Amino acid sequence: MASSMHCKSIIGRCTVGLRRVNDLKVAACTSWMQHRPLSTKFPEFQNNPQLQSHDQIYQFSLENPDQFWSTLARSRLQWSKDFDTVKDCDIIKGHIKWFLGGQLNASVNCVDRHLDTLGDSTALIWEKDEPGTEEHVSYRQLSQMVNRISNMLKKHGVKKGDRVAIYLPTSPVAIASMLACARIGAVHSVVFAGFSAEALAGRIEDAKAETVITADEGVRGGRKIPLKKVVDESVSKCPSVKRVFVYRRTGMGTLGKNDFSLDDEMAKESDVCDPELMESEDFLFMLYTSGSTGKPKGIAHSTAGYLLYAMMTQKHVFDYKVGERFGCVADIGWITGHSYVVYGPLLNGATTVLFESNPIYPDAGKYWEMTERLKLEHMYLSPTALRMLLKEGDNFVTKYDRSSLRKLGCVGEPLNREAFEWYRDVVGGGRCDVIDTWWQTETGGICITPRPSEEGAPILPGMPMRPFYGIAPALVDQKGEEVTGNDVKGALCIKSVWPGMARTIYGDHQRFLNTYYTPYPGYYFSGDGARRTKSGYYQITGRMDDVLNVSGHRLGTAEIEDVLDDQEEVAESAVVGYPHDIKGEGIYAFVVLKGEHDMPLDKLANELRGMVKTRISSFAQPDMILFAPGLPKTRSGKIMRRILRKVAANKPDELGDTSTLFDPSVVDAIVEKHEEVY
Ligand code: 6R9
Repeated sequence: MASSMHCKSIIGRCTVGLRRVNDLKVAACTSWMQHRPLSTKFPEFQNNPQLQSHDQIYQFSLENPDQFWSTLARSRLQWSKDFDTVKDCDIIKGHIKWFLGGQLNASVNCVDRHLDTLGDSTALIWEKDEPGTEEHVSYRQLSQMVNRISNMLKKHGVKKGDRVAIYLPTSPVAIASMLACARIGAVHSVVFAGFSAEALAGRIEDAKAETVITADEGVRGGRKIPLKKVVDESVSKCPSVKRVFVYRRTGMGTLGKNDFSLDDEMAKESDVCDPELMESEDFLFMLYTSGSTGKPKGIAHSTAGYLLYAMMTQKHVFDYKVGERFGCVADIGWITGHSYVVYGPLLNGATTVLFESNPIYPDAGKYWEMTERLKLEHMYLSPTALRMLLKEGDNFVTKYDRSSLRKLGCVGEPLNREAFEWYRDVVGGGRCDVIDTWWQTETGGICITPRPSEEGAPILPGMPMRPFYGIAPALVDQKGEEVTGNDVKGALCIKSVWPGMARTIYGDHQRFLNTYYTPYPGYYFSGDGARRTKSGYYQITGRMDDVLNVSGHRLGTAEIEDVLDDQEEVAESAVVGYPHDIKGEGIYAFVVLKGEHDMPLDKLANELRGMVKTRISSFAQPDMILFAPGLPKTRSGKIMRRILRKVAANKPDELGDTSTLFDPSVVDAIVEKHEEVY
């Protein structure tokens, strides 16, 4: 590790300068903040009397980002070559680069560096779908798997910079495959193994991936999912794919011409593989997420910046200590799985749980039985799961011993008060911090979260509250002006730059700029709205664009409309979200049919749902379908979704002004049909 190299500070080139930082001080000042001891210590700053409280360190991270992040990058990551430039960022241009000149490898940081001290410690606990079955994988065993897969990929021609699609259930082989890509410098693109063949094909094609890693079958909630069959169907539409590796999860199926058994190929390889030296800014992975229009976006993350941010947030938000078991139950197909099942925990030498199952299999006690059996200190889950479980009653929780739990995290959607209180009081018995974390695929890691903060700082229901180190949230009004003071609302933006932020949309940098940097010049725009409360805390008010959040899964309304519109009887459609008790948001489709049609409406509704399932995934199927005589449109032809949202939310009295509509009578006709949904 080289650490003596001179570090050129280029803060002057970053448009987020000290000018703005002064307002940040005001925004962050809240009445409870006194200089009390910090709960999560930074050894890096322990000799600096100016950097002892949380507030001091937070302010330092905003005022001296180069010093803050470079100190941590050098002390926490292992570099093959030190960086010479801390950052080169211009937020106006959406130009983000960190730790230039440095070289490192993600798999070395996640695995190799722990071998001397933690080689025999458990890295992964695979909580398999079969109730009560777990498998432990030590850091040494993980290293062997990663190296074998790395050698296998190399032997089959996979090179640095190639994209590899991973369509696997959450399992040790999936984690080893991700890290093997990182080891040889390939960019992994994990696709949630619940997406349909068509959705998978679109992602493979967009990434121009030549290699797919999958399993014969997945198992979830006792049901088998024919993953290889889905891959076969996708690959038949993707000429770029040259090879498919198939992991044996259940032992089903046969191999075709370009298929290889992952297990057999791995067994042939050595468990030693030299890591590729990667530049800090080389892509580590891409991950598709939905936007308000068009195809899903391949959000690309860099190596060094992403790793540092995932590592820092996992450690400090959860106050993670080596030896503890970290139970993030997200699937690896989502960003939460990337940052808090794989990269964050492994970088910190943690024992991380790989949860393959679902929260109600075999019954609603699944998480808590697992908590008792694995003695988990940390749980990190979704509000949807909590809402579903709390309806099943407390007995499923209280019959298990949860005394190991220390921190209870939550992510993906707003955590409503009832679910917050149940999590805190029933699950945690009032002993644990409940940590509602706000962040996005694009932010790489947690950005707003009640912890870390000063010892004893309050945690309130319904909001993620406080920015993480280096994050300067800003609420911006429609004119692009920052809204200052407290008890205000606006578009949730971030005006600082941080290492974990996404670098581009793969293959479409212009779309990246248009989506995140053009709407409010000088700010990163999240797409969410937020409120700063009287006490200066952040509360998320929901998406400001046409993105739905169904059980924490992001879906573009346009993606669903595209599928519905392809049915030959359908003239046009409009999809909106509506409040749903369990899922947070449900999907409501207004469908206009072409003149005459023969099919009974219930049959048509089933067919439409089936199409959405086949082309996207089952979680994208509309809950409600209303066959409307027309859609409410302005004179310029724009659908007034505001009105449809009110109908969907069953608030026909709150439609507001409809006079600017081209044909206001359409609204009455829709309201009349409101009872007749399919
Ligand atoms: C990590 C993740 C991001 C969107 C985000 C927002 C919503 C996430 C939230 C939350 C309220 C929270 N969201 N966390 N809303 N409170 N604590 O979920 O990434 O799949 O990209 O979704 O999810 O709307 O913009 P991603």
